[in-house]
Amino acid sequence: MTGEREVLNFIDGAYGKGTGQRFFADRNPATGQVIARVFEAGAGEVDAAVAAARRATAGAWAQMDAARRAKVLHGVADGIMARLDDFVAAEVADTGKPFAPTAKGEVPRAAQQFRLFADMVALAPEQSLEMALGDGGRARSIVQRAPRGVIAVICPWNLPLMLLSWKVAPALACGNSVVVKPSEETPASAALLGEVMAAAGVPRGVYNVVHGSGPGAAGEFLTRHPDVDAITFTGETATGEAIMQAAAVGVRDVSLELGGKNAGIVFADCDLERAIAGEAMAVFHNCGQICLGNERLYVERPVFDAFVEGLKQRAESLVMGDPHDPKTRLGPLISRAHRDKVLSYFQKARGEGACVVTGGSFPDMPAPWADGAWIEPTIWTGLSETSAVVREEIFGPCCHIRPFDDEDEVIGLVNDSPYGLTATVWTSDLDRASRVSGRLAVGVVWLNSWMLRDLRTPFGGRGLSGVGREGGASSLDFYSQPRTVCARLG
Ligand code: NAD
Ligand code: 6OD
Repeated sequence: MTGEREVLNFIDGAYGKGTGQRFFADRNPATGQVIARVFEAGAGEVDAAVAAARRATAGAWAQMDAARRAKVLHGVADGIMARLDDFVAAEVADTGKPFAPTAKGEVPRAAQQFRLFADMVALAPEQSLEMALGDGGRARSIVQRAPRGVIAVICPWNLPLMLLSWKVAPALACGNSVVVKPSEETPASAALLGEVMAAAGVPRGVYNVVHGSGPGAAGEFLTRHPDVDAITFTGETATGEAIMQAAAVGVRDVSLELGGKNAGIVFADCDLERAIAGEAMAVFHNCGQICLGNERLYVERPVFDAFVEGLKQRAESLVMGDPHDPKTRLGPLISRAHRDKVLSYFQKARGEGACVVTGGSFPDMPAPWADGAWIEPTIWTGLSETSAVVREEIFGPCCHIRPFDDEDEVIGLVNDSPYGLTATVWTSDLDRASRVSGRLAVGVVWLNSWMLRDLRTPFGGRGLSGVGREGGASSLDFYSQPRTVCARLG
């Protein structure tokens, strides 16, 4: 492993390899090639990062008035856009995902988060309430928002910069300092953001990055660190449970955005072509590695066959390969290990007697993609609702489709899940849309659409999909704590 890029920890405003100089390999999942050596943070580096963040909470950033902080954060957004090519290159190399959605969607959306939360905090009116007292006097209460302090930010690999910015932007806008632990699969963009933060004038210690994996490593060192005030996590439900347990020590607050087993409901009265196109995105976008993707589809019987055929055609038309080719629509999975997990569900589906409508294996790819983590987009029908494939999150480009006959039946099927993140409903009947969405046990419902999320709205799930909401005002609630100051007016 010589000659490749180095990805360093960013602690107290400086990049470093750490005292042990231990590193691990970062691979491009499209080729399987090692593209970088990532220097791992041990307990000592995590201590140093938390200490730097703690010092910063007593410094200029936390004291700065929100309008000045907002200006700096707009500078961060400008910096991300000025280095769009670098961020896109980092994300595409770490994930193998197609270039166009990264350059047009995810990275600009990350910049937009910094603008939005900067403005939301700067423009937020202070709450001031007056009350009459029994003795004829009056009292005024002012509710101030104070930063929480040091926030541990634990990120997944599927939309690395976007999901990081969703947490870091409001945390910083509220005056906190952060220690970010990006996924070990996708460390590059978090590290690069350190350069942008410094150039924009974010004081040292406010934004720190430590690399490594979770259990017994940087992730656990950080979430168990006693000087962390709150933890925000996006990732698997099992990891969320471990983090919640770590947070219990010292009674730290947590925000958990976890897994999902989201459903799409297609009524016969919908615009079928639109529903097929929308569900093709919901199932296959980002190679199915998106928490709000759909892996269970329920289609009203009269249009079942036409829907299955339409989605099959869409799946079979997805071009895989070079992320930089504008025709490419489907990247690889994040790793060969994740592909093994997804393939194990493909096997289970076959074992349980599924009808494989399309896919079901991995493709033979030509060089230089031959060693990548490629997988076929896959559709099944014919499984029971108790099948592991229908109940468990797979996080791949696959779905099971089942027919249904009436509204109550389909609502029962969709809600019979331990998860409750999102759902999509396709219908041209507005009464039905409102009736059905009001009965779905999820955090977000999309009507005749998928993944249209205004960054100001709350996002999060029920049950195994998480605790709390982030996005818009919900983020400000998590990343600040109210302080009520009450004065007698005479
Ligand atoms: P993961 O839970 O394996 O890892 C996420 C992060 O947690 C990584 O940085 C990892 O190193 C760290 N980690 C792992 N174990 C840890 C521990 N014990 N202590 C501290 N940190 C630990 O998740 P992933 O595989 O990176 O991401 C895919 C999962 O994320 C899917 O389940 C998906 O549904 C979920 N996800 C949810 C949302 C949402 O908003 N609800 C968004 C994106 C992804
Ligand atoms: O971009 C968004 O609004 C959003 N909620 C993305 C979530 C992705 C989860 O993997």
